Amino acid sequence: MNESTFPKNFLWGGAVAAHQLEGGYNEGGKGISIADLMTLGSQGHPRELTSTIEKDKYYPNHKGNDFYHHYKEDIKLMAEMGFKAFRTSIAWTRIFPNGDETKPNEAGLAFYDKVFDECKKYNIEPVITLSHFEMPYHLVTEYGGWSNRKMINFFTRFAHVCFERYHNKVKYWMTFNEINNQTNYEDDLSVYENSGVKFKPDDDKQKIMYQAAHYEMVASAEAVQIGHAIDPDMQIGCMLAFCPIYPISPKPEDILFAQRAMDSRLYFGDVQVNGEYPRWLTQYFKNKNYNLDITAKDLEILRHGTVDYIAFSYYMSFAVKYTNHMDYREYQDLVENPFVTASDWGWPVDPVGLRYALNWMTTRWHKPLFIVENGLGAYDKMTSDHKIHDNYRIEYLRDHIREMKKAVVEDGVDLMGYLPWGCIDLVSASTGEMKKRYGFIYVDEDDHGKGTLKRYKKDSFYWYQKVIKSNGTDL
Ligand code: BGP
Repeated sequence: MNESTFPKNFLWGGAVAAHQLEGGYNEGGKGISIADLMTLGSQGHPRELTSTIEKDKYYPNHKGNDFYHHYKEDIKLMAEMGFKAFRTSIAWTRIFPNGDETKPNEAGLAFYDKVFDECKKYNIEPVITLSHFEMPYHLVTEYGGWSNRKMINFFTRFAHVCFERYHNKVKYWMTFNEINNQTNYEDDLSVYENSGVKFKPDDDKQKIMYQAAHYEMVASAEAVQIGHAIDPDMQIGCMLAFCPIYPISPKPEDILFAQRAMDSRLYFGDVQVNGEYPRWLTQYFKNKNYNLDITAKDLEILRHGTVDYIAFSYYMSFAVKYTNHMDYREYQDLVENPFVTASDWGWPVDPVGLRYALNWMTTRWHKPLFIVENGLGAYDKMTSDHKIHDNYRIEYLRDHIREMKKAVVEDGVDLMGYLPWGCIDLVSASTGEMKKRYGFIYVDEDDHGKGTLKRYKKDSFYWYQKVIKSNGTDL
């Protein structure tokens, strides 16, 4: 096998999200976002969502890892690892504190100018998500989040301002992080993070989520068109959470059900890449008598606002077993796959699934792919001489990079880059913990925001530096 494996311009780097690391939640004129109202959870115990900020409660995202004040130091460390790209997001509430203003907040815009300039200083390409699991809380209380068509305008105004302001600094964009996570409508937290929709007891959750998802996809498609009109060189992608769903056996019903489960989780890609709903889903809406608010003009926008590339996160795969129904429910239909291991937080670990994912998407969508999240959330221990020996993380990443390499070299997948998640330790999205660490850079901070906030290089820092330097040859 040819050892010089990845294209010369392959984008090695790392990924984070504004609300999980910035902190400074009330600085620079920032408004309150959904993420600012999430308390600390723990393994097995989801985070609580409060409707106002309560004095006696700890909200991990208020402080993050304090990137807001450390960004220069942090980007310098990323440059030292050799990063070619750095994915972060723009906190919507820094730009539009309430979300429904007509004028943006200049202090918020100026902050991201500084961050992008700092990246450029080291020739690091910023890769930017517009909405990463957050939105102004005001849009939730006043409008019901994405269950309201008005959100399309609020989002496209935000997108317009960002594209206009940063198009000379940022080439790679994504509209919504893991847009398909709202198919998990039985997990109120991820629905809320993603769409700002809070269910009432009698709600037809599924119908509400299909409607919210539709508005979001229209907003995304409109944003793509706005971006291309401002600067045709900008590459604007969708972003999907990709977890392969395998049939647990060769039983035909299991195979058919696994196919439907994948289709249900990934129809967002069909809409955002192909520009139209898949047939099974329009038929499903009909059979259910959903009568969703989907206008002819919406369908036109979807057709003309298709994405330039497909970004995705890859952490794990699932397995399912058919149990007499074809409506896939993530939390009920999953069964254990005896062929994969699991992380400390119980997430299945399946490197081969990454190669499967890359091939599955290439065959289905024929677009460049971009891995913008992958990684292992683990407990790290700092030794008395400030070392972090995280061999388990190196192993996880190495195994995944090997499979990614096969997809590129042997299968011809068009892959733009690899941005492992949480390249610097940050707040976990699902639990709010700091101790669920992903980084190459350790941040001295505990689950309650205590610590010096000093940054330390883990063993994986030096390993990844070598990987980048050798363009993936030296693993
Ligand atoms: C993805 C999110 C990220 C990130 C990651 C790891 O779903 O896009 O924001 O947090 O998962 O999840 P966690 O932080 O819960 O370990």
